[in-house]
Amino acid sequence: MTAPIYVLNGPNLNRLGTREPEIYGSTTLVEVEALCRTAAGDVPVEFRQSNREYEIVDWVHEAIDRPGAGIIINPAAFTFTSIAILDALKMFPRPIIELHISNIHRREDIYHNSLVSKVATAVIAGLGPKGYGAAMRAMLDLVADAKRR
Ligand code: CA2
Repeated sequence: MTAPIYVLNGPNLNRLGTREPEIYGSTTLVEVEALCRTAAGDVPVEFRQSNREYEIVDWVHEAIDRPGAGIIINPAAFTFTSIAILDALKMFPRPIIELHISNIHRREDIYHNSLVSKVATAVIAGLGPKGYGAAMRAMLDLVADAKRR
């Protein structure tokens, strides 16, 4: 059975598409999920969102226990605050893509210091909701490369 790609989304992203379209676009999270599934083709996708830090930590643990799985994570505000998520991701032995819809580096200083970047294999930021499709395609490559090794 093919291992899934986990797409984990942090706080407030359940409300995507409802405000600040100039920064985040008007695509909803339900539409983002569909975009991820299309980009993944036959590869299963575990698409999740939570406003609770511990739940995201638990999902990273779940992914650790699925050999061959990859993680795409938009930790939202937890990007800059969560040592718990950082510690969980440190235990993940396969590719991690950190994703942001907006280009966090063009924004206010509070959005500049990502803890998650310290353990991410790659970072995608600023492509809008389409970044999820780009992240999924890149993840399929990374996971295939990791399998060959
Ligand atoms: O650009 C991103 O994807 C972010 O991870 C989004 C986070 C922000 O804290 C990060 O710095 C960058 C904020 C998510 C806010 O959720 C929204 C809810 C409704 C409409 C738009 C955004």
